[in-house]
Amino acid sequence: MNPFSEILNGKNPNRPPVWFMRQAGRILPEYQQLRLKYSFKQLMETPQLACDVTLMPVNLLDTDAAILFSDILVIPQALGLDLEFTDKGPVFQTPLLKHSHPENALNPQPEKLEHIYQAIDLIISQKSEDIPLIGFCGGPLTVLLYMLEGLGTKSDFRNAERFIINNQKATEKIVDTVTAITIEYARQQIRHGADCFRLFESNCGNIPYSIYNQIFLPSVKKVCAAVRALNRKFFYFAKGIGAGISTITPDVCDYISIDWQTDIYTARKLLHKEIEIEGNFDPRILLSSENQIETELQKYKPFAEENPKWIFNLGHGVLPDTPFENAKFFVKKAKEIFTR
Ligand code: 1CP
Repeated sequence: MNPFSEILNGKNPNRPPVWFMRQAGRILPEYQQLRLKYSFKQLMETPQLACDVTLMPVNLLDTDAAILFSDILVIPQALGLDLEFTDKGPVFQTPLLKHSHPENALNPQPEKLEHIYQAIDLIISQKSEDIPLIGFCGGPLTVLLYMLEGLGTKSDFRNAERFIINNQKATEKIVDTVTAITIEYARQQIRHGADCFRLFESNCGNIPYSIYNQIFLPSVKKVCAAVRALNRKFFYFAKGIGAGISTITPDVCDYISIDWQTDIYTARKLLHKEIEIEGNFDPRILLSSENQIETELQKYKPFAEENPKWIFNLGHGVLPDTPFENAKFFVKKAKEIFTR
């Protein structure tokens, strides 16, 4: 049986499942070919193309799971924000900070998410039964930073961060709206066939952790509860959470996916014993040589032996300039080295 499916069914596989964040887009030569013909938006919004790209890495890299080809920013779109994907990243035409009361500027239109459910239907009918499909959404903070600031410049969300810190009541109101539509989105993905669900909080470290805990973590718990109510496991990627990992309780997630900045053995010690770990190979190492990749993989071998439910992944998305051959080598070697 596929080791990822075994884990989803509560079993201990004979090796950890292997997959990458951002495995579908970015590094696949076949994806780059398609991008010459279609824009990212067309790929994402045409169900058959989104289905084809979702299944590409499973076929080309031999990863143990497929992740839906979409983006975390479809939720802002479904809340009425105008979004463009430019060469410099996503850009909102009228970011929420342009409104004098951002908390009143949202207009939920859940029908804008329909094409994603159609893509899932196709994926389910076309994938091998053995390969689980990961559904996903963005985390409430990450989504809000993009919505407020309007730019895709990953690390620089200063105005949005300032707004959140200075307008906590208004922030709570926006988070409530984002949470409600996210819950419906998660439920629909699962009803259409997603085997587990993942929330990408890629900017968890951008605000003081006490504010994150107070305003955003309750939202994550609600999404987790909705996913569990449909008997699916909930995965929480929390980039930049650092030692905050020690405050995560089992009502937040079944798995926490950690970035490379926290040593995985330390993370295991800090984390609640009922929560499992996914992670956390530094994606930069995939830019080096096969020898170096193998040396770094060996460092995780004792972790594989001690943690039968560990899922092997990168500590963040695979970098766009990663050589495809290195990614392929990485999957093959990880499977070999970590077999128990
Ligand atoms: O030009 C292109 O081909 C578009 C680039 C691209 C792709 C392939 C964007 C724009 N989004 C995606 C797909 C995507 N995004 C997936 C699908 C699966 C896959 O590629 O394997 C997923 C899971 C995401 C999630 C996402 N989008 C996150 C969270 C994960 C992470 O890496 O931190 C974030 C922050 C975004 C925002 C986003 N979308 C796209 C860009 C360029 C950005 C800005 C951040 C970035 O550079 O990644």
